[in-house]
Amino acid sequence: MKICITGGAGFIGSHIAEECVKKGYEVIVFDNFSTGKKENLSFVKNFPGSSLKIVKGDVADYKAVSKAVKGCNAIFHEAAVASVQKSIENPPATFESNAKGTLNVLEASRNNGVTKVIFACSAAIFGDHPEIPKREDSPVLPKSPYGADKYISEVYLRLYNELYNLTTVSLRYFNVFGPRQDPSSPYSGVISIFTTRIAQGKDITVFGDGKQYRDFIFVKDVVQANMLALEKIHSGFHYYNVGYGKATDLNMLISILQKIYQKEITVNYTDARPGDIKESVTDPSKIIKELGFTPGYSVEEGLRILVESLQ
Ligand code: UD2
Repeated sequence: MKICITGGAGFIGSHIAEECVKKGYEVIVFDNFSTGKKENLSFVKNFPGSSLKIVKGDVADYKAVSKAVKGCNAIFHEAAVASVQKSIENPPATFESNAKGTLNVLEASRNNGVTKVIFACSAAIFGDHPEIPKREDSPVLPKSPYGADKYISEVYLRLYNELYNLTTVSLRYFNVFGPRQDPSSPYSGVISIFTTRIAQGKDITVFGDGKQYRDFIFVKDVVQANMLALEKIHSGFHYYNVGYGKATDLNMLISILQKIYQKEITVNYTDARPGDIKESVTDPSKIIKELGFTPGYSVEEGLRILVESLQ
């Protein structure tokens, strides 16, 4: 099987690439290396004889995508400007990558005989609509250009199935965490920021009272969801919420980190971020029931693996 992974040198994409290499697939990593890193692909040395080709290119460039996906059976489309904040600062720029990029991937698939596209969608499509927990049919109400781009991408996935019979799967990721997540921006994932700062002996900042909660899902479970979509879905358009299904608030998160690091962590509480969502958790029954998804890492187990990888 020949697989293309857009954003394959990034956080989630590189973990998907690793699993595909492990399974003996022929892998093409397509990445513009704006945030992706070659070292995220260093796992390949553990798999002698494996086939992993790196193609530098941008999903906003149709010709480049089209050339890269020729001969592939399926695409994991992970490439995006994964920043809500950047999308608010410059909607047209992020639209190029996050919406047009998806359309390019779909169109390149249609024109090059690719039969399946599995897309990294986001819980951001739900915005702050109060319904909790989020189910697949919960109201969609994006609050950022990022959420809007992810949602329009999902609409195109449905259309490309209905109009051109491409098999498409949209996986709406909740708060993914794990090794290789970049902590460098103030808007990076909270777990990547906290673990990096604590490891450096620094204090951490909680925006608000710490009672806001999220559905944190370990990256290996997200990989599992992607592999199930690849192996079990052979026709149609499907969409799933991908979370662990448990709410963890920031204060709980900090006490788990305290237990793992076995040291006092200095926590500063400051004003909540404007526009911050208070509650986000999914009920993952649909993907469990239909694809046999079995998330294997509690937040604590995932955190222990992450902390170990940082040492
Ligand atoms: C997540 C996604 C985002 C989008 C959004 C949709 C990540 C990294 N971001 O944003 O891409 O899908 O969901 O709703 O997965 N916080 C602190 N201290 C810090 C950093 C963050 O208190 O140093 C707080 C932050 O204000 C928020 C919570 O931690 O209340 C989680 O923040 P986040 O940026 O990790 O994730 P989220 O859910 O806002």
